[in-house]
Amino acid sequence: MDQTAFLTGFTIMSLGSLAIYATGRKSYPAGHHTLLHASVPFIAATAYLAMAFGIGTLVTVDGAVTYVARYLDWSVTTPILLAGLVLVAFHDRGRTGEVGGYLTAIISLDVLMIVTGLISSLAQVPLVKWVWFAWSCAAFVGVLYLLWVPLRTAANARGTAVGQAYGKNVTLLTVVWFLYPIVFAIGPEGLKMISDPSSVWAILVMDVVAKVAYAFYAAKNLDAALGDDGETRRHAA
Ligand code: RET
Repeated sequence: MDQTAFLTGFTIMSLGSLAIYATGRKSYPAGHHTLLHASVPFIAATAYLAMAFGIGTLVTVDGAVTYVARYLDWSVTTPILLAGLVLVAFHDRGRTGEVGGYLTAIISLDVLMIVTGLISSLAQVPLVKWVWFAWSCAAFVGVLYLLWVPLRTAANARGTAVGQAYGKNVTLLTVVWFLYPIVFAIGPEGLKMISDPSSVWAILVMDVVAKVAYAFYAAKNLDAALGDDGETRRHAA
């Protein structure tokens, strides 16, 4: 199969995603729709990149071709498009629509980050490995952007106490999550600068901090921000 079609699809989808984001409304009541609609071509670009490399392309003995990447793309993007419609339908019932939009966008980017990281890990050819690593990092940047810009603004708008709790939690999360691509890059899946056991131990420690320590820290910060009755305190304790 000629690569031109796949690379054209990749280029149009990537630029389309950026253009939808750049020209779309950024704040309530339409900001979450912009994110949903920008995430759809980002996911499609990922599928085209996979098809260009032949990743997930199955050819049977009789010559029939199945592009598995296309089905993975559709299985994620069609629910997002439908979620957009559902959110429009419930538009006037409070700000829950916004939450749904942000949740869908951040989860889509996060799933892309992990799936493309897996492809990078499995890739044998160095160029292919690092292209997928870079694409996974692009999704990671998207997750960090949502956490640090629109969601932080939303948390601050809920008052100083909630804003402070959010700020502390997102700082720890960002510091720990940043270590994962670094360990991947220098470990056995990447540059092989550290041994397999060292990387397993490093990830074990990071997982404990990211999952267990983070849970306690986040609960403490939320407790400080909320009164005994669950009402937001005016100022953090
Ligand atoms: C990969 C490799 C490619 C580039 C990037 C990565 C990021 C992984 C992250 C994982 C976080 C995992 C957590 C698990 C436990 O709770 C896939 C390593 C950007 C950020 C927090």
